[in-house]
Amino acid sequence: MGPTLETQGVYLRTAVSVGRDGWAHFDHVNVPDYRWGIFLAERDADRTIAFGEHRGEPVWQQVPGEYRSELQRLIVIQGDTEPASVEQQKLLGLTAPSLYDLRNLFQVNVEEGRHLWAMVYLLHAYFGREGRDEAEGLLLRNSGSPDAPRILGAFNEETADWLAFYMFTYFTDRDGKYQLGTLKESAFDPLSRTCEFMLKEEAHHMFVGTTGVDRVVQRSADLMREHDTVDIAAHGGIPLEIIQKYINFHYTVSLDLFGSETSTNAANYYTAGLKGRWMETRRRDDHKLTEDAATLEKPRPDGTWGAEELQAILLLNLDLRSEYIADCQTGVNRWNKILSESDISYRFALPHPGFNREVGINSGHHVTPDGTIVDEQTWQASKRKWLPTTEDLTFVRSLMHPVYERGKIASWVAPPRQGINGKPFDYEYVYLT
Ligand code: BYC
Repeated sequence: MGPTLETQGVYLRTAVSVGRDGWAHFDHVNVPDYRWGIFLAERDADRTIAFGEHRGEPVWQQVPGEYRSELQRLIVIQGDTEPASVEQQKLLGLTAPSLYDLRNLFQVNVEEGRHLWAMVYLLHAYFGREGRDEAEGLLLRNSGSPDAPRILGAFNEETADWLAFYMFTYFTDRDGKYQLGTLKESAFDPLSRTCEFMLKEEAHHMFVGTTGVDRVVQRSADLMREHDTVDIAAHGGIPLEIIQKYINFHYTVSLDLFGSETSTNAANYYTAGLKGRWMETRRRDDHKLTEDAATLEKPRPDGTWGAEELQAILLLNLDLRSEYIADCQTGVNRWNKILSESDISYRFALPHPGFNREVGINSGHHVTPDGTIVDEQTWQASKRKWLPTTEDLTFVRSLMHPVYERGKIASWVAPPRQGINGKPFDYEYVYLT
């Protein structure tokens, strides 16, 4: 299911151990021979449940019968996203901007494959026949399939060009970081230990996204200065407005992955000890949340914003989403720094969390990037200013030509500051046939 491109070997990182001193090995690997190991972070024999009604009890090594279906559901949803992203990225191997980027695509893909394998292992080892059937189902669904699509919306979108790939690995993989972070807190110890290890690999995926967007912004800024124009399309660069539209799209479909702001599912998972909060053990409260309140900002039918006070336990998806948004902002700050260092006054921004939403309280409302609630007509008339249009997507795609010569790079992106594992940019990261 990996990239559509034949290779003789890719310089890959393979996970070999969970220990502190060195868990990965780098070498050229023939991709079909890449080994998917099962890795669980080391077991802490004294670990107790950190939250919910079982707080303080020892964590579980087996699945309690009463929580079987909920746990299985969480594992299936997590597992379903992993092959989905590989399916979405399948064609990118044909247009990589450099051998370095091509190698990163393979790296991300083999690790997503390993993460699927990690979830399948849990289903097979702990959930009996039903778990094995669900594992089989993971192979039957396919990203974007009309009959058997992937479960969550963002994983049925196309990743049709490399700017979309960088945005996906920045915004959507970052949802993975936060969801895995909450499953790492789980009372079901094998799930917790598996997710803890997956998070190590995940960091590189987000690095690919962060530095990928850095490099596009850098190149656009360089072209703007060189040609003294914002209209850099004619010079083979991606205009800043198009980059902003990609941010708007990928950020908002990723916000949908957090589910509804108010969720009894999330409250039940929390009370049962199945899924915690981000950094659960560092939170200073009773870790049960039966008494706490939190505020939800919601659109009113008259087009103004209102606030409602609700039990905090009902707003756990919102709590996690807020952590995620703060983290996303750090990328935007970095990209703006690149612009300011080039004396360019344009600034990127994250749109309002109500913008372009299909899930939760804002779905069914039209909210502009600055947070104004507008009517259908205004939305239809203006959305091409905010979201990538067919012309924008066609233009970006027109720039996507493969560059597979060592040390060379496409016109629309700057080279990375560093190579992989201390190797230079012009290293032969991929042996092509
Ligand atoms: N699309 O109470 P609600 C990653 C469903 S990414 C379609 O609002 P809940 C990765 C929901 O299932 C991380 N359906 O939400 C990244 C429910 O259906 P049921 C993946 C949606 O349950 C890049 C109903 O709506 N991991 O690892 O509190 C590359 C009402 O749900 C969506 C996880 O997500 C949607 N966007 O929260 C590779 C962790 N949102 O049950 C990998 C596991 C909601 O009524 N999953 N629905 O039939 C979860 O924790 C939760 O299921 C969710 C939803 C956060 C996804």
